[in-house]
Amino acid sequence: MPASSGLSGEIRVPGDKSISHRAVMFGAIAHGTTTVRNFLPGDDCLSTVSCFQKLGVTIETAGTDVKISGNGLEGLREYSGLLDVGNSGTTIRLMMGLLSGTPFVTRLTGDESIAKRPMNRVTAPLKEMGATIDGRENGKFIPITITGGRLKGISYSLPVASAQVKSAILLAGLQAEGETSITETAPTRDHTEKMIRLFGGKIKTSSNTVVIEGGQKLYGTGVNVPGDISSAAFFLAAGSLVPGSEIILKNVGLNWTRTGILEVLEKMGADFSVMRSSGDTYEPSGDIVVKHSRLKGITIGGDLIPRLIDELPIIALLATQAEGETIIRDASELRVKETDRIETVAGELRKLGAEIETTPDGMIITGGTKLGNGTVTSHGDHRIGMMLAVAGLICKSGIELHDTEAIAVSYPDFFIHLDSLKK
Ligand code: SPQ
Repeated sequence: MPASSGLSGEIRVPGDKSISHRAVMFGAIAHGTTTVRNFLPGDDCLSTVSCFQKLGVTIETAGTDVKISGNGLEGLREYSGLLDVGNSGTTIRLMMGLLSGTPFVTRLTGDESIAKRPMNRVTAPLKEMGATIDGRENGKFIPITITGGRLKGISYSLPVASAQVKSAILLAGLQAEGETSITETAPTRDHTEKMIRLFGGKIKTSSNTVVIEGGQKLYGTGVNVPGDISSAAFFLAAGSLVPGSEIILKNVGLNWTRTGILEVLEKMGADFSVMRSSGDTYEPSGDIVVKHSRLKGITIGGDLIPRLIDELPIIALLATQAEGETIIRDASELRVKETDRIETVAGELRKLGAEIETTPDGMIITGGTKLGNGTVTSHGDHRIGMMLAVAGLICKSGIELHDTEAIAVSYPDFFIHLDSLKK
């Protein structure tokens, strides 16, 4: 991977991963046909498609177009084998909520990374709602077995800021007797709430609480998925870091619960502008133009963290090139992602010469370090892989990057897009 001297051109980043998962899930449990445009055909979202096909839902995919023929929750059928979610935390956690209320037994499994990720954060509230869930270590780890049955609404305060836990409870709440209310410590992505409304459901949201009434019917609709800001983040960073760059990113999702990366770039002094699309869409979007600039170190923590959690690996790379120190705190959730992203980010970037101290809930990154060549690996984590590929652009003689297949989880065309920007 040779060092780069300026990136220029236009990219349409793929559809948002979180929204693509939810479009398939809600289409599968709605009545009637759902058409999804700009669906992300990445490995994770294809795992969601395959799980619902096994549960008896007719889903036709043609590239980024998906058609789902839903027959309501009653249309789901028991699958006698193991449902495999692959590498996808969103698939397993949201399906656990959904399948807690369906009257059959489901077994869920996943890959080596999913085997290490905690499911008890979902199991605990679902059990409070009356769900029957088993798994290794009392429902903490896969394989998970869910015996669906009657559920009752609960009031639940999320102990961790997690959209996956909130969404799992909402999917169970849709089927529960009475009202389910969820209170968050900090705002997390609200795509599930928006999608419930899009499919004709009712949900009340106030400052930090979401309330849903059980027994609602949803109806098939059209979903237009905006580009994934978490994928755009790698090009926002590449454009900022490589001298002489100017990149245009088209149709990027700009939902406020996801735009923490833009706030960080602004504070670091990045040179970018956002043109919001007009039009009445349920998820806002727009184009972003980014140019190379000098960056400065900042402190990132508190409520901002859930709004940029998946962007912290690439922010760490930006910080190695900024002037001064960057402190990332309140981000212990990074330790339970596809990898322990605090250790994998620090470990791999150190191999290239970065100075990063890890803390229990974040990193302290020394800015202004020259990155040199070296051999690094994604550890099977798509976001680590893409972050390292961007690091390779600013290493004098490039880097050797292993385990790049993982990138297909969220961005199958990543290298094609990157190559198209090289002059
Ligand atoms: O789906 P998965 O594997 O958990 O994916 C990740 C990612 O980097 O793509 C996290 F590893 O994104 C999560 C995100 O971190 C997707 C997500 C969602 O769609 O609801 C929410 C976040 O996770 P959490 O645990 O904070 O709710």
